[in-house]
Amino acid sequence: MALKQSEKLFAAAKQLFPGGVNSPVRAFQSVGGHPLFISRASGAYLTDVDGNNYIDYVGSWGPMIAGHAHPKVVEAIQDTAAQGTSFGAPSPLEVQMAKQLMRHLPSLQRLRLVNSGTEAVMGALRAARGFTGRPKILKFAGCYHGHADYLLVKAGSGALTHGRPDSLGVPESLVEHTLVAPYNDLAATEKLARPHRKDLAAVIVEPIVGNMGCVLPKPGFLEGLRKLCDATGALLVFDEVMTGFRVHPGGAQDLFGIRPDLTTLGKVIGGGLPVGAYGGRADVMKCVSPEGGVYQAGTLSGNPVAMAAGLATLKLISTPKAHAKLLHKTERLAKGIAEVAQRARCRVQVPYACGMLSLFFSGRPVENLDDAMASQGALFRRFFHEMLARGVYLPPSPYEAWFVSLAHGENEIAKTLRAAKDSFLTLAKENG
Ligand code: KE4
Repeated sequence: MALKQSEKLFAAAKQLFPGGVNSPVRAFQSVGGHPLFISRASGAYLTDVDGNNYIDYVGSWGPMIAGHAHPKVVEAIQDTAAQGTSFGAPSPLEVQMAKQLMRHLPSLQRLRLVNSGTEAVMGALRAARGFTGRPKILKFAGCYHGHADYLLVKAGSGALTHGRPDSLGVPESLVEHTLVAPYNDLAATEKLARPHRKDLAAVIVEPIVGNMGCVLPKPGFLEGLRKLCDATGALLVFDEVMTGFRVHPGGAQDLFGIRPDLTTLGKVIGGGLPVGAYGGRADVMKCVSPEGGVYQAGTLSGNPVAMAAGLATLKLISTPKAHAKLLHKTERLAKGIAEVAQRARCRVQVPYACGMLSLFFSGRPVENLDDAMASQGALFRRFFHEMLARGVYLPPSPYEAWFVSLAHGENEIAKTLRAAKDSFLTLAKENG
């Protein structure tokens, strides 16, 4: 596999950007080697600048759920852009987007559109603090909610990958109101919250975690958080930036039948363009400027071209039939990987939900950050490169979710399973 152009571009990029990338997790630092520079993508495939094709399981970290360059999405972008790309004024498309989101997530009584998942979380938690008048936020170790200062505490995703779950540059004073509990441990969460119950503004959680690898909530955990918030007056915030419109047409909140007070969204709802959203209870959202005193703003919020891309994507994905197909593809892949690993005597866990999965080299289920970090990252690193050499592009970190799209057909899944089988056998031989 020739990688000359990627190597040249990476050498140049390292003189331009920190680590040569514009988002840390792209740098391949946790798997070694250098990132591939991608020139184009279509359906389930990426093509790098050296002309190599890969079956893609990053999917731009979630947005490309309908596949890359879907004709309907491209057409919507082209047609809308031709009418003007940004007005800095309300447009009909943002009204259409809000109605579409509310149709599928009835907990969204009012919402605000922003430009990223980070912004959505920042807005939601500021609204929670403004509504309750309380300062404390409780999050879970290994969950990642974007890069707002006070949330870079035991954060997952790239922060975990680069071994800095607590980022430099964040003064202690900015995280004094951030409490961190172990995911899936309700007793520890209740114990941590108890002394702060009068100061607790919100509990924020990834209802299905994607950012320490895929970790599913244990039965009763999310229900327990709902009860904890009802008992203390804190708001329950479901960060569905990754799970929204992926794990179910109504998100994890519909899948588990739990109504959060606020929800954050991103990724899929932008169809590959920068979009985020936060919303929920009308009484809480009334606090947001200009109706209330919680200020939050954005030059490109509700951008018409991004709305068009998101609406076209949601039209393709948000039906029970589309999700049934996506779940079947995900199950076929996850169960297939577990099976070929077992045959090669590799001890792995392959947790999954509709549209997302991950692979831990571990002999026991992964229920929290400690379990995830106890998995064998070195084996993941080898597996990653064996798969890449066979034309399968995985997230370059053991602490990320793989994303399946509607464009991953039987051919792609069968090829992926063949590559996984050979990769596991190679690892098994290397490790005797
Ligand atoms: P963005 O600001 O990156 O749009 O969204 C932040 C965010 C918030 N909440 C959840 C649950 C998320 O997964 C994310 C972002 N996810 C990572 C991938 N694990 C984005 C990839 C990256 O950082 O480059």
